[in-house]
Amino acid sequence: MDHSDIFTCIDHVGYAVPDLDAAIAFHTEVLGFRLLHRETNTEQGVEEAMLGTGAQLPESAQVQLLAPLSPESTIGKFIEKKGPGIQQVCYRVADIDQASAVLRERGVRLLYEAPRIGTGGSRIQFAHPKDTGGILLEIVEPAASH
Ligand code: V0V
Repeated sequence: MDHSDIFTCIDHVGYAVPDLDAAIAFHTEVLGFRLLHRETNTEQGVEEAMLGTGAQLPESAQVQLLAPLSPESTIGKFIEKKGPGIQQVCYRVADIDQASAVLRERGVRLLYEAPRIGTGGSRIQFAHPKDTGGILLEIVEPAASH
Protein backbone atom coordinates (compact mmCIF):
# COMPACT_ATOMS: atom_id res chain seq x y z
CA MET A 1 0.00 0.00 0.00
CA ASP A 2 1.14 3.54 -0.81
CA HIS A 3 1.44 5.52 2.43
CA SER A 4 1.92 8.99 0.93
CA ASP A 5 -0.26 11.69 2.52
CA ILE A 6 -3.69 12.41 1.12
CA PHE A 7 -4.60 15.27 3.47
CA THR A 8 -2.74 18.52 4.14
CA CYS A 9 -4.24 19.29 7.56
CA ILE A 10 -7.53 19.59 9.42
CA ASP A 11 -9.20 22.48 7.60
CA HIS A 12 -12.01 22.93 10.08
CA VAL A 13 -14.38 21.27 12.51
CA GLY A 14 -18.05 21.94 11.74
CA TYR A 15 -20.60 22.60 14.46
CA ALA A 16 -24.36 22.40 13.94
CA VAL A 17 -25.89 25.44 15.62
CA PRO A 18 -29.54 26.50 15.85
CA ASP A 19 -28.77 30.25 15.95
CA LEU A 20 -25.83 31.51 13.88
CA ASP A 21 -25.62 34.99 15.42
CA ALA A 22 -25.62 33.60 18.95
CA ALA A 23 -22.92 31.04 18.05
CA ILE A 24 -20.78 33.75 16.38
CA ALA A 25 -21.15 35.94 19.47
CA PHE A 26 -20.04 33.08 21.77
CA HIS A 27 -17.04 32.23 19.59
CA THR A 28 -15.86 35.83 19.15
CA GLU A 29 -16.73 37.41 22.50
CA VAL A 30 -16.08 34.44 24.82
CA LEU A 31 -13.63 32.18 22.95
CA GLY A 32 -11.75 35.00 21.17
CA PHE A 33 -12.13 33.74 17.60
CA ARG A 34 -12.12 36.13 14.62
CA LEU A 35 -15.02 36.03 12.15
CA LEU A 36 -13.34 35.28 8.80
CA HIS A 37 -16.23 34.69 6.45
CA ARG A 38 -19.98 34.32 6.36
CA GLU A 39 -22.24 33.09 3.55
CA THR A 40 -25.44 31.28 2.67
CA ASN A 41 -25.13 28.03 0.72
CA THR A 42 -28.62 27.11 -0.50
CA GLU A 43 -27.50 23.84 -2.11
CA GLN A 44 -26.24 22.65 1.28
CA GLY A 45 -29.18 24.22 3.14
CA VAL A 46 -26.95 26.22 5.47
CA GLU A 47 -26.10 29.68 6.62
CA GLU A 48 -22.49 29.33 7.67
CA ALA A 49 -19.66 31.25 9.27
CA MET A 50 -15.95 30.44 9.35
CA LEU A 51 -13.98 31.58 12.38
CA GLY A 52 -10.26 31.49 13.01
CA THR A 53 -7.83 31.71 15.87
CA GLY A 54 -4.06 31.54 16.32
CA ALA A 55 -1.74 32.31 13.41
CA GLN A 56 -3.00 34.03 10.27
CA LEU A 57 -4.54 31.88 7.55
CA PRO A 58 -3.82 29.32 6.27
CA GLU A 59 -2.24 28.17 9.57
CA SER A 60 -5.10 29.41 11.75
CA ALA A 61 -7.30 26.83 13.49
CA GLN A 62 -10.78 27.14 12.07
CA VAL A 63 -14.29 26.25 13.14
CA GLN A 64 -17.29 26.38 10.86
CA LEU A 65 -20.65 27.25 12.36
CA LEU A 66 -23.52 25.69 10.40
CA ALA A 67 -27.09 26.88 10.93
CA PRO A 68 -30.00 25.24 9.08
CA LEU A 69 -31.95 27.14 6.42
CA SER A 70 -34.93 24.84 7.10
CA PRO A 71 -35.88 21.98 9.46
CA GLU A 72 -35.68 19.53 6.50
CA SER A 73 -32.08 20.46 5.65
CA THR A 74 -29.12 18.26 6.61
CA ILE A 75 -28.25 20.47 9.58
CA GLY A 76 -31.91 20.86 10.55
CA LYS A 77 -32.35 17.08 10.71
CA PHE A 78 -29.04 16.68 12.57
CA ILE A 79 -30.09 19.15 15.28
CA GLU A 80 -33.54 17.54 15.51
CA LYS A 81 -32.02 14.05 16.01
CA LYS A 82 -28.82 14.72 17.95
CA GLY A 83 -29.04 18.33 19.15
CA PRO A 84 -26.38 21.01 18.49
CA GLY A 85 -22.76 19.86 18.39
CA ILE A 86 -19.96 18.53 16.20
CA GLN A 87 -21.42 17.58 12.81
CA GLN A 88 -18.27 17.06 10.74
CA VAL A 89 -14.49 17.08 10.57
CA CYS A 90 -12.99 18.48 7.38
CA TYR A 91 -9.56 17.62 5.97
CA ARG A 92 -7.90 19.92 3.45
CA VAL A 93 -6.49 18.52 0.20
CA ALA A 94 -4.47 20.12 -2.59
CA ASP A 95 -6.34 18.27 -5.36
CA ILE A 96 -9.81 17.03 -4.54
CA ASP A 97 -10.20 15.01 -7.75
CA GLN A 98 -7.03 13.08 -7.02
CA ALA A 99 -7.88 12.64 -3.31
CA SER A 100 -11.39 11.42 -4.21
CA ALA A 101 -9.98 8.92 -6.68
CA VAL A 102 -7.55 7.53 -4.09
CA LEU A 103 -10.25 7.24 -1.41
CA ARG A 104 -12.67 5.54 -3.83
CA GLU A 105 -9.94 3.15 -4.93
CA ARG A 106 -9.49 2.22 -1.26
CA GLY A 107 -13.20 1.49 -0.81
CA VAL A 108 -14.44 4.70 0.83
CA ARG A 109 -17.84 5.65 -0.59
CA LEU A 110 -18.14 9.36 -1.29
CA LEU A 111 -21.55 11.04 -1.19
CA TYR A 112 -21.36 13.01 -4.42
CA GLU A 113 -20.38 11.81 -7.89
CA ALA A 114 -18.38 15.03 -8.32
CA PRO A 115 -17.27 17.69 -5.81
CA ARG A 116 -19.73 20.47 -4.98
CA ILE A 117 -19.23 24.12 -4.07
CA GLY A 118 -18.42 24.89 -0.45
CA THR A 119 -17.37 27.88 1.58
CA GLY A 120 -15.65 30.70 -0.28
CA GLY A 121 -15.87 28.94 -3.64
CA SER A 122 -14.01 25.87 -2.40
CA ARG A 123 -14.74 22.38 -3.75
CA ILE A 124 -16.08 19.88 -1.22
CA GLN A 125 -16.89 16.18 -0.94
CA PHE A 126 -18.05 13.96 1.92
CA ALA A 127 -17.57 10.38 3.09
CA HIS A 128 -20.55 8.85 4.89
CA PRO A 129 -20.11 8.38 8.67
CA LYS A 130 -20.98 4.69 8.25
CA ASP A 131 -17.75 4.28 6.24
CA THR A 132 -15.48 6.26 8.55
CA GLY A 133 -16.11 4.99 12.06
CA GLY A 134 -18.99 7.35 12.83
CA ILE A 135 -17.43 10.65 11.68
CA LEU A 136 -18.94 12.65 8.84
CA LEU A 137 -15.72 13.36 6.95
CA GLU A 138 -15.57 16.32 4.60
CA ILE A 139 -12.68 16.99 2.26
CA VAL A 140 -12.05 20.47 0.86
CA GLU A 141 -9.88 21.93 -1.83
CA PRO A 142 -9.72 25.66 -1.00
CA ALA A 143 -10.56 28.06 -3.82
CA ALA A 144 -7.07 29.60 -3.92
CA SER A 145 -5.33 26.35 -4.87
CA HIS A 146 -7.77 25.51 -7.66
C1 V0V B 1 -25.95 11.20 10.26
N1 V0V B 1 -25.26 10.29 10.98
C2 V0V B 1 -24.14 10.87 11.43
C3 V0V B 1 -24.18 12.21 10.95
N2 V0V B 1 -25.31 12.36 10.23
N3 V0V B 1 -23.12 10.40 12.15
C4 V0V B 1 -22.12 11.24 12.44
N4 V0V B 1 -22.10 12.53 12.02
C5 V0V B 1 -23.09 13.05 11.28
N5 V0V B 1 -23.07 14.30 10.87
C6 V0V B 1 -25.62 8.90 11.21
C7 V0V B 1 -26.94 8.79 11.96
O1 V0V B 1 -26.72 8.80 13.34
C8 V0V B 1 -27.47 7.47 11.48
O2 V0V B 1 -26.85 6.42 12.17
C9 V0V B 1 -27.01 7.42 10.03
O3 V0V B 1 -25.86 8.27 9.96
C10 V0V B 1 -28.07 7.92 9.04
O4 V0V B 1 -28.51 9.14 9.57
P1 V0V B 1 -29.75 9.98 9.04
O5 V0V B 1 -30.18 10.86 10.14
O6 V0V B 1 -30.74 9.11 8.35
O7 V0V B 1 -29.05 10.95 8.06
P2 V0V B 1 -29.05 10.93 6.50
O8 V0V B 1 -28.64 9.60 6.01
O9 V0V B 1 -30.34 11.55 6.03
O10 V0V B 1 -27.88 11.99 6.24
C11 V0V B 1 -26.59 11.71 6.62
C12 V0V B 1 -25.67 12.27 5.53
C13 V0V B 1 -26.01 13.77 5.39
C14 V0V B 1 -24.24 12.06 5.97
C15 V0V B 1 -25.93 11.54 4.23
O11 V0V B 1 -25.75 14.43 6.62
C16 V0V B 1 -25.25 14.45 4.32
O12 V0V B 1 -25.58 14.39 3.11
N6 V0V B 1 -24.15 15.19 4.66
C17 V0V B 1 -23.27 15.85 3.69
C18 V0V B 1 -23.68 17.29 3.47
C19 V0V B 1 -23.64 18.14 4.69
O13 V0V B 1 -23.37 17.68 5.81
N7 V0V B 1 -23.95 19.45 4.51
C20 V0V B 1 -23.98 20.44 5.59
C21 V0V B 1 -22.66 21.05 5.75
P3 V0V B 1 -27.70 5.19 12.76
O14 V0V B 1 -28.72 5.83 13.65
O15 V0V B 1 -28.28 4.55 11.53
O16 V0V B 1 -26.68 4.36 13.45
S1 V0V B 1 -22.29 22.12 4.39
C22 V0V B 1 -20.61 22.45 4.45
O17 V0V B 1 -19.89 21.69 5.24
C23 V0V B 1 -20.07 23.46 3.70
C24 V0V B 1 -20.92 24.35 2.87
C25 V0V B 1 -18.60 23.70 3.69
O18 V0V B 1 -17.86 23.07 4.45
O19 V0V B 1 -18.13 24.54 2.90
